[in-house]
Amino acid sequence: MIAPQIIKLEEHRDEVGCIFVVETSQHIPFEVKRYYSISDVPDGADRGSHAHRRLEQLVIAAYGSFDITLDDGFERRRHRLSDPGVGLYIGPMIWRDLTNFSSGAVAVVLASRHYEESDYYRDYDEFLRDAARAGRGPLSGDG
Ligand code: T46
Repeated sequence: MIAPQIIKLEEHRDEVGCIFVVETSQHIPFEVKRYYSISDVPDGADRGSHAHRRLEQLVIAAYGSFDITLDDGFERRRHRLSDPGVGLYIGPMIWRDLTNFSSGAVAVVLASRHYEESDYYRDYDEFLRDAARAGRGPLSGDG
């Protein structure tokens, strides 16, 4: 299982602006099957509160900032995303909570699978049970 990690995007900056690039195999370890974005998050609202059985994702703060707290059932780690030039790779069996959205923040997400409700753990206790069965999680030992 690949540990969550911050991935630096390929940057092309010149006098007329900047392009950040993500390519399958080169920057992320999965084929992109789906793109979605999160925007218009009201002040103080939180998102997430679920984990995925198989899904891999790259989450980018395309504009503004927000926090993602990752929990593999054994450890918790918080990342603040505020740079459109980096993405947070999140693999399967990681509970995530998205909080502290700045005004106007936009999250862009690249996903390895089509939308499947059956891939979600939306019940934390069920997630914890399965994570405990699987043994130490991807957050363990990734430095
Ligand atoms: C994740 C975090 C970062 C769809 O129909 N298709 C989709 O591809 C997505 C992502 C959502 N939806 C529907 C399902 C719900 O009726 O949109 C509604 C809101 O989805 P959800 O409550 O899951 O949104 P978030 O922001 O809590 O979570 C999303 C992703 O679902 C999740 O995989 O990791 O963003």
